[in-house]
Amino acid sequence: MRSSCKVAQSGAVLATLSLLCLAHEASVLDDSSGWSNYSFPDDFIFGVSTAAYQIEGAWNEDGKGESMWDTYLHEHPDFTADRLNGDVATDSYHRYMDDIQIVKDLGVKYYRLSISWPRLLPNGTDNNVNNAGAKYYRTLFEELIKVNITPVVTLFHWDMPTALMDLGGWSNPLMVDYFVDYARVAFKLYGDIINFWTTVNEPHQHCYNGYGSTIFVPAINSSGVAEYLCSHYILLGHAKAYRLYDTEFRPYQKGKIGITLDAFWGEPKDANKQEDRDAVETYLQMHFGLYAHPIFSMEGDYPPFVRERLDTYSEYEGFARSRLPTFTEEEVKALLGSSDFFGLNHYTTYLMSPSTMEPGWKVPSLEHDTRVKLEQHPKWPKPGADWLTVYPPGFRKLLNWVTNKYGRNVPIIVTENGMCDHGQIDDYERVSYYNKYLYQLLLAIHTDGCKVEGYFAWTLMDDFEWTDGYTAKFGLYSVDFNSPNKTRTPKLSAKNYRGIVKSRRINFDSFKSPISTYL
Ligand code: GBH
Repeated sequence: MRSSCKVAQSGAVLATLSLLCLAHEASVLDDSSGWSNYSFPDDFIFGVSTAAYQIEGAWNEDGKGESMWDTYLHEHPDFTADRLNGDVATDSYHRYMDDIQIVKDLGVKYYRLSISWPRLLPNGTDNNVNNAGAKYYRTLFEELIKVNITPVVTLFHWDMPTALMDLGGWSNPLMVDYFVDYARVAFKLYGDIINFWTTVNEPHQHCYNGYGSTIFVPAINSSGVAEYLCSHYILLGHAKAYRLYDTEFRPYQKGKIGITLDAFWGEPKDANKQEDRDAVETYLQMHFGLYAHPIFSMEGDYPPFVRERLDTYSEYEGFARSRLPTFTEEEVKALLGSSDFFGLNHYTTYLMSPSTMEPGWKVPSLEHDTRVKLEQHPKWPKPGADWLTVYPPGFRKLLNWVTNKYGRNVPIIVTENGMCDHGQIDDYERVSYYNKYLYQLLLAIHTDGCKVEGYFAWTLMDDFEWTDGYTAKFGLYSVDFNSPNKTRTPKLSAKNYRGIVKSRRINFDSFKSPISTYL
């Protein structure tokens, strides 16, 4: 199709014919060659994301307190795949100017990063502010702003101060107030120059992996109980921090603030089976609606389906109360509408079907409560991590699901998306992943009418990837962890992303692999 149009154009026989060809070309262009037929709006937010514990290092410098990741990984070195931790990481505490330089080189105008709670408040509580930590973030934010990059600041990206984890972390209702105290300190210190905040990153991953199992620190492993306590109090902490900002700081600081939620997409294992299609819906409600419904729905509170299910199961299991705590009317109201945008992290898609029990499921547990079996499509590429297969259309479907469920009241901002491989500089698979996922985002905007206003790539540079240590490489930039300077080197995907940000379009041919890849 394309080549025949080119022939006609070069023949320059008829202007109309060539116009027709252009129009035709635009309509047939798929997501694998040439320029994308759609472009990103001029005011579309392009950014890149990181998180404190994954990059800062300097775990015990200048008065910083320990986070639960520091403490736990020092005591349990076997917890991570390579027995390494975030003590040094990419050394961004000292090399933040290098980070700013590469963010700038990408051409993005937004940089999403997080504050380490214990770097600012060593004991977690606001009676003791660490001046050196406070100054570090102030300098970092100011330097970013100097070069026209807007910092997008996350308050909690999983590094709970150890002193507060010792009190039970998010399973303790008092954590809500401690978090609000911390938020107040941050708004006071930085609100004059920061106008884009997120409260909590991926409460689902944090609570499920950290409280309901042993996948993440704090590895409490109180499945089916602590994960819902964590969900409950983290949601309340978010809502209270939002209300604090809204009433006391927004009137003169004029910023926006929201939450970041994460979701896998689900495809029915057998698209012809209604029960498999239902399983997808059940999964999304239990793992994602649990957090989204209280904030973004019209009526608020937990999804009725989830409420009923947890109450019923808990009673059947002999619990005196539902394992899912209950919000008061006031709390329902505080949560409702407590986010100026829908921060969404998305990486991958699973095949789903119903199941009452699978090996490895505990009773009770979120998996057993959900009763949906997750499998991976054998044909979808798996470039690096076990959990991450590539299925770009899942992204568009998720954006539509969010839009249909929660309306168009608030814009969606994709706060993370990306993939991991083994760290090669010529990362053709990552180029292809970003091109294809971003193309799905364009389709969601232009053909489906989803209100997606921003996109942040995960992540700026190879970093400490939690349980995977340094074995999983998600960066647009490679980091030489053996070099004293932790040298950052752009991968092809960085150059490709820079091209997209600059042109506001995707050129699928820019960095095509010379050998055909499976992606
Ligand atoms: C995000 O989590 C995080 O926000 C970010 O900090 C992280 O580095 C990034 O994505 C990449 O993982 O099921 O046992 O294989 C995404 C959620 C959490 C999904 C860890 C995969 C692996 C645990 N990820 N999970 S396992």
